[in-house]
Amino acid sequence: NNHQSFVLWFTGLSGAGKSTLSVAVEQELYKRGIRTYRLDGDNIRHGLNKNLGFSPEDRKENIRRIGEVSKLMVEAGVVTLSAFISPYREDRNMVRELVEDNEFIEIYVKCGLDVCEQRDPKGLYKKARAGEIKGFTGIDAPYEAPENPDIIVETDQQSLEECVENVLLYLEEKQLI
Ligand code: GGZ
Repeated sequence: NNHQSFVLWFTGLSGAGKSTLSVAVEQELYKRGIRTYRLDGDNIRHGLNKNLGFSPEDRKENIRRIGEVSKLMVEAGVVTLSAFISPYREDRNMVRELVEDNEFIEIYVKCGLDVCEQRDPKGLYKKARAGEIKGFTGIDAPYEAPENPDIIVETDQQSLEECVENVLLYLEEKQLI
């Protein structure tokens, strides 16, 4: 299969559906014979970045390292799906600068805070509201929404299938797949 590699960068609040969407998009790419790798909190924050927390400085370093790893993966010819809150615009733009311009695709996984909070799959919003977690994104830490994302999906308005379709249509239009 002859295609260019690139990074799909999923940004959004905790509970917005970044991981779910990245898994579903990866499945579709797999069906098309495209080699992929997924980076998310489970394989990064427990390994490479286990010395980092959630202060602004640590989040910045988290995203910087993930950006560098994504760059290496793309150089190895692998389509990389990175799913992190990545709350700071400046840090996401730093990653965009790291890889070739047309190899960074920012996907804003948009979802109202109220819906994320209702979903609360890990009970973290509840803890944040109770003051048991300090500096939780959307509660007492900022999330800077992308101003010019390549793709926007609205997980509180669209089905998972529709969101996946949005991403694939974009990639087809850009002749990336
Ligand atoms: C935000 C936190 C926090 C704080 C722990 N703020 O829903 P989750 O659990 O699985 O996803 C969240 C994950 C965020 O890690 P990232 O590496 O994506 O964040 S960043 O890009 O900002 O560096 C959440 C959990 O970690 N978590 N504490 N204070 N999310």
